Amino acid sequence: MIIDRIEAILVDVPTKRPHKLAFATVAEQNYVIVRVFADGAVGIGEAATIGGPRWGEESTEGIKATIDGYIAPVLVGQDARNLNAVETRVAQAVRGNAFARAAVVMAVHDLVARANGVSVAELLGGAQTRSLELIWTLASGDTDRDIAEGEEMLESRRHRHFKIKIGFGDSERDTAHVVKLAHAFAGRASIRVDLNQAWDEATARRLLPKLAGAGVALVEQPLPRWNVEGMARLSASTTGIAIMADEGVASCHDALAHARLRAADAFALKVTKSGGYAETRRVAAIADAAGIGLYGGCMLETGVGTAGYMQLFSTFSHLGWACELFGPRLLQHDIIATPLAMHDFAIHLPDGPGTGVTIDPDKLSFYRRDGGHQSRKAG
Ligand code: MUC
Ligand code: MG
Repeated sequence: MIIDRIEAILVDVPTKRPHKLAFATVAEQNYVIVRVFADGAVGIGEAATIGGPRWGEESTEGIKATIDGYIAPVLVGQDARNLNAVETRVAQAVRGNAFARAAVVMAVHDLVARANGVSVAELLGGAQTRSLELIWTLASGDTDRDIAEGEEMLESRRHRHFKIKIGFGDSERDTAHVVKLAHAFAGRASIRVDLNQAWDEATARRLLPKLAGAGVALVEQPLPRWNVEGMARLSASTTGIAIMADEGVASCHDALAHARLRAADAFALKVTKSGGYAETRRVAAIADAAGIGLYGGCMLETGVGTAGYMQLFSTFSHLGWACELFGPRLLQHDIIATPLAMHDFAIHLPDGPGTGVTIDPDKLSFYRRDGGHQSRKAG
């Protein structure tokens, strides 16, 4: 299966409501959809960014430029079936740029799996579960609206775990917002909070006990990603609330640094931030070795990336903190032909070869940046 062409397409899809995070309010999600062609077959992959290069360093424009200019040239002419060699070759050609590397790696796995009539999960050793408990993020920025949205999610049996995004405002006001939500859903849904690196250590030390007291189960990346020692001090001194690393844990080296210092109780796994399936599995293995819990993270992917992530997550024997592969549900439309099954508080692994999903060509033409619709930038 000799790779003959790699295509990277910029895609923008509006969200159903503004999604307010510590660093940006997102009204439109930006993607790079990757297609890898070999022997007349095609594999698909995706990199999603949130708020341009604000969650991490990469923007969709940069990801496309890296794929077109530096990754495609080293893979064209290579045998797609040598998956380990593909990941190594890409990592040797391009430092960092994890999202660009991951989107291509995802597409090559999809290509090879489809050619063999197996799923990506089977290519990775086999799924151990076909459904994963699915979290929803309450991030409208408005307490009453978040409560109404959470009620609707519980009522419709879509979600019973809520992640609340804070860090954009005054820390006391943010904490009061979370406490109100935690009380509103007490005993009916688990509550987690994602700071996206917004607090300093003193603020976290002061406010985490309040969140714990309100019944919040977990706090995600309260401190800047470089402050691993601070995360360790918080983990050691805080009781009643688990601390999770997200932005701070991308590579296996980050994972080892966190594990050595016991800087987190859980790691958020993301195929894109880790640069592909192999590195994400190494991060998970280090978590396992250190007794650190696993969480299936996301970057608000379309069905393409969601299915890619889900294929890997299904291979783990445990994902104790569940997963947040809800991206397609936040978008006005998905770009895949058959929507992923999300019901009864879970997302369900699609049947079929590869990632189990295919792109709807009409939706792709509509949402591609160089196609028909007028793009709006994330705010
Ligand atoms: C993050 O930091 O976890 C995932 C869900 C969401 O709402 O934002 C993201 C990114
Ligand atoms: Mg996060």
